[in-house]
Amino acid sequence: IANSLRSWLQHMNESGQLAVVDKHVSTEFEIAALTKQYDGVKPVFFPKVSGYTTSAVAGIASTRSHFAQALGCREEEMIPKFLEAIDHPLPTEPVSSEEAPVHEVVIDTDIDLLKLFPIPIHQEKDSGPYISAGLAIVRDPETGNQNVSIHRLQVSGPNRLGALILPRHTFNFYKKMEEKGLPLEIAIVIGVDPILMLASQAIAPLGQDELEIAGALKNAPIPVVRCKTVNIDVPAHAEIVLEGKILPKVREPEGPFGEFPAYYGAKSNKEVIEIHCVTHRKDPIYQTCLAGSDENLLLGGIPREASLLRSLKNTVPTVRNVHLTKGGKCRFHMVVSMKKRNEGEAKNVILAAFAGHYDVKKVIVVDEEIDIFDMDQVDWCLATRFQAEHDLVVVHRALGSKLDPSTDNGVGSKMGFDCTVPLSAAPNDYEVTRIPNFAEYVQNAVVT
Ligand code: FMN
Repeated sequence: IANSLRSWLQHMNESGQLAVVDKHVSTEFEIAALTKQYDGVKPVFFPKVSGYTTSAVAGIASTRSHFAQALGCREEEMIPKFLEAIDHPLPTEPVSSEEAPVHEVVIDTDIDLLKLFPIPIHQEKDSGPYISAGLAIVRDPETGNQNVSIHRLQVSGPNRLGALILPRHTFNFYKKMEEKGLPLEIAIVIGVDPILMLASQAIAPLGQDELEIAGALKNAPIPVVRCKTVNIDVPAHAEIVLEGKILPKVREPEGPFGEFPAYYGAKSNKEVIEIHCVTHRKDPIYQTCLAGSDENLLLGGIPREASLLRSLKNTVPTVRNVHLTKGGKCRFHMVVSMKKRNEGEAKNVILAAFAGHYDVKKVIVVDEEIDIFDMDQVDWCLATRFQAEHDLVVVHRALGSKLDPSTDNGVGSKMGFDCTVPLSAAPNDYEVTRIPNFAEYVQNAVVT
């Protein structure tokens, strides 16, 4: 199903899960508006974009069910599958340029990205058009290993991009080169399936190539082709690849940009990428992702849930499951279910969650029988199984997300709620009401 963007869209179309917009749309806000309208429901395909011959698509997977379909598993199997893929990555499979659809068209002179592709302006105060669903692939100058991540990319000039590269793996490689006064080669891959998008968000150790994680998730190696002008291997079935370099010692204004928490990321001087070659399939489909959409949130949320579940289980093996809530932007608010064996253990889980990822701001721990994806049940636990006097954990002035505007440049408070039933409670203190033979009565009822 998810071997390429095209095969994925075909599956979505054939199963009645694709919205096709049958009118000319503008890249200025209209694509974003329709993407938002169908967010959490279905991908939106724009065959006609005013001023372009290229079509566009957005929100290719914006529900847990979409990602589970792409992975070929049930929703509750996604997290174990993701962890398994991180543990057992599958090497990529090189193919020749002739075999690679993404090399069907090569442009290496007079590149003007805005003339070539329908790159949208998404939110009111955005500084301009942004590439928002490009997989940035770079190679570690020391080990030669590749890394994949997504970065917001402002189109600053015909072949110039401004990038937000937070201090993680890509930044690490770039710094190694910049210290020597050298650029870092980069390929930006646009138009891929949901598995490649999801794998790019893996919280994997430095040096692990996310294309290999994607291969393991698909149970088939990702066919890759060497770029035309940079020493980087890219998915051969991608729609578009931009080949370029991150310039050393150059910083230029970038932003503002409407970010995932639904606030604007500020304008400041950031790294600059120069594009010197573009390759694409015939009739390429340009892919975009609306920041703050369910697609954006789940792309970050599902791999984080996998990593956090693993680290919490290392602390308390009886942790059952984790849920990064959509309201908490799939980053900040987390619900954990566990079987408590010793009093106080839920608080250890809360502390481990704060340590597991700096973004985690609020943690609610409940007993194992609670459905942590049903927020009414979670709220019920908070209402009836929690007393602030002894069940609240607060840590002040720890590092959180710089994109949370209520923090002091990322420094803020963290809160944990132990909503597990005390082990010393009498059996009928927390006895949950039930109607005997409920299912049987409902099944046998004759209701007109
Ligand atoms: N990370 C950034 O540093 N800057 C960004 O502008 C950025 N934009 C993103 C947009 C989307 C749609 C998504 C899903 C993620 C974005 N991220 C951004 C998060 C990174 O891609 C993600 O943390 C990735 O795992 C980092 O990879 P690395 O640790 O291998 O470098």
